[in-house]
Amino acid sequence: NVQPTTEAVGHGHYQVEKTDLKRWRLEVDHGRHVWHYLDSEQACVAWPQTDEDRYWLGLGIDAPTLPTAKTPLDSARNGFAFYRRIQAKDGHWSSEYGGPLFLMPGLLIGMYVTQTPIPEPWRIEMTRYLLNKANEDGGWGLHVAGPSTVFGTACNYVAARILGLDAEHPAMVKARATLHKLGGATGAPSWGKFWLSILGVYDWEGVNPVPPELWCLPDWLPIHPWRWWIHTRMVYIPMGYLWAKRFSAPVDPLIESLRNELYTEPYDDIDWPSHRNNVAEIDVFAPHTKTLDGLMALLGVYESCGGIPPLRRAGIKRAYDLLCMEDENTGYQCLGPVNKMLNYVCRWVEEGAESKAMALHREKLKDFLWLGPQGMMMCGTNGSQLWDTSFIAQAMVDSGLVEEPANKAACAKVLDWLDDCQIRDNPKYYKECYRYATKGAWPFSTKEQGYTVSDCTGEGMKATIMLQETAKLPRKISQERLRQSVDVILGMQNKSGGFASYEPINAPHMIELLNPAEVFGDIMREYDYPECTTSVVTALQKFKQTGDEYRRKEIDTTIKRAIGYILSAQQDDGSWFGSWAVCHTYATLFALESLHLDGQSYENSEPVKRACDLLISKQSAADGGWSEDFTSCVEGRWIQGKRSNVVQTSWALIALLHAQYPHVEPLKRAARLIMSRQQPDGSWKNEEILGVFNRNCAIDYCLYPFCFSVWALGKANRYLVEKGAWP
Ligand code: LAN
Repeated sequence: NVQPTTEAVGHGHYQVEKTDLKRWRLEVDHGRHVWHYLDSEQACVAWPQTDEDRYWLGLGIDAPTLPTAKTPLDSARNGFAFYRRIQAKDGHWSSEYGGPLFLMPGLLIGMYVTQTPIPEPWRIEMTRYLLNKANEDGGWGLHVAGPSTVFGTACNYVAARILGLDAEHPAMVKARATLHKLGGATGAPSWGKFWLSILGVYDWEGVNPVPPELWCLPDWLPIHPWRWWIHTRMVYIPMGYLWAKRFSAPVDPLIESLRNELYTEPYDDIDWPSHRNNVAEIDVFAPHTKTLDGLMALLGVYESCGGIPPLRRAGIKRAYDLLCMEDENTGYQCLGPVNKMLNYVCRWVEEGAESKAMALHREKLKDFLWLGPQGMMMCGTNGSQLWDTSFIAQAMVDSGLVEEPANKAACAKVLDWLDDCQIRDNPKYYKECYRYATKGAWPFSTKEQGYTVSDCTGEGMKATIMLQETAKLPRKISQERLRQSVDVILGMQNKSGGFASYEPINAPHMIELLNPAEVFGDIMREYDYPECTTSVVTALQKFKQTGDEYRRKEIDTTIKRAIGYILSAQQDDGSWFGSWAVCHTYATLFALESLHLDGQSYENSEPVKRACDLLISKQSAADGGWSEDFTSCVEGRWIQGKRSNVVQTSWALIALLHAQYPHVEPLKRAARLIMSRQQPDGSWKNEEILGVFNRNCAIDYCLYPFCFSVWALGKANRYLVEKGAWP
């Protein structure tokens, strides 16, 4: 019951169908996000659209114009007055989490080969999104801000065809021309080859081996996959299963046709094995090493000799058992969207469409889909619920806005949410599938997804302690539960003193030589991150400040070693390199927070002074803001962006405030820039896409303009007013 209208989209100004955005509703349940399309007027009356829905759909909300801010605190207050309106009813803030463009093809290929029907409103809105996100040349990149690549173009082309666009639609004609110009789909990177093989539009002979037998190796081997970075190993488990089975969908007219569309030569003439290592230049971020190519050649020979069948069978069984445990551990959500869809296909192959597992899996497809103003996208995770909400909480307390009567109820709800989101037990399947402890941790998104992340646990703890201790909200989370958080994170420190993301480092550095993914860097194992390290040490500091002596000695040594790591990770120019957002600005913010809690400031610490001097040297002379380009992450050096943005300006301002930077003029200019970008209703617009992962892929954190602006302004107000420096 969809009544689509059409809209012109993308660079081609094509007409595409569009649903009635006024009929969409976001259902929120323990942080879970599900977008519903209501099929009747009555249903719409019975379930009215909220401000939260309208904001994220881009429909605009009826928020009043607020009195012009005179001080940074006025501006922060106005900001919260707006964002209060879009708080979810369970207390967290929901948000779009798009950016990567390699996820929806997995969803659609996975649904197609398992014959999962695509609901009509999804079909319409996903098509609209894809056409909106095509580049001017008609192709797609790895992410929305990237140039067209073979991976992006071949996979999203296929996605659009599955959604029903005709091969002769002008957008498809243009995309195909770009794909052919890039050499055709034979040059897709390994993950692209993999999905195309599952669909049956690429030949398994052209894919490097992914032997599931790896999982039968002894655990002590330094290259055993349990030691890999969790996202990588969780993707290669189902890949091993599907590769070993050489699973492909049966050929049908669409597949037949795609075989003709994706290549520059006839499908049957392609010499598949010669393309195993063929990856288009534009796609490559991390080229294969000689070690990897050598290993793949050996595995190829092993394979052509027929392998060792009992070992292969054992490997398949092991992989399947592991992925079933993952499904159950996460409520069929899975760690992320890639292993979600691969597991989805595996379960279908093994157990069929009518199985209980498939019913549960189908339900959880919804969690990754988000409807934005430009259509429906597949998100990087099932959301960033805990991450955003804990920053907002800290901004509220740090700015003092938590004390204001108008904000009390909203802040109390945040604490309810933090209480609900903390993971209370270890996973159902724990050591048997190499999971890290989760009892007492906070996850990145929801408790159901349920993975410990070091810094999410840290930020969750800080938010809780600030709301309960500093702001004196009625206690929801007992000291015992905070001690459990301490237990989890204390176990995560690396030898260097630093902290990684989900687990301590378990593999040697040389394992990176085996990175087969081409488009991503530093994905084979965990690394130390200044960002994660800071969240953990600052959480431990806050924990100490509650007066609890619990594991005090260990906490003290942990902090000391972590500070040592932070200092050692500083680069020659005074900055730190960031891995989870762009880039030096982001990591330097974290590092200076660590050093601040260690008592180091501009006046007494040479590293802090160097970092501040660097930041100041990057401040825009024109408007007082900061802007660092996404390519900094890719190239590993500071590349100045084009236009100052609110989020990086907030990061730099907070960093300088942590350092107690003595000269107020640059701080005032930064605060003024943030204030000048505030809308009359108190909100800030999303500007640049600033999240990043695996060195090469951008991802959107749409609430950053809210939490970091409010935080920076609140902090700046205190500092500048104390110095009598405002206005
Ligand atoms: C995230 C998002 C959050 C991020 C932080 C908490 C910010 C970070 O400090 C630690 C790492 C973490 C949890 C993280 C890891 C990698 C993720 C899950 C992502 C960037 C979001 C999407 C990405 C995931 C790997 C995307 C799926 C792609 C694959 C290559 C499997």
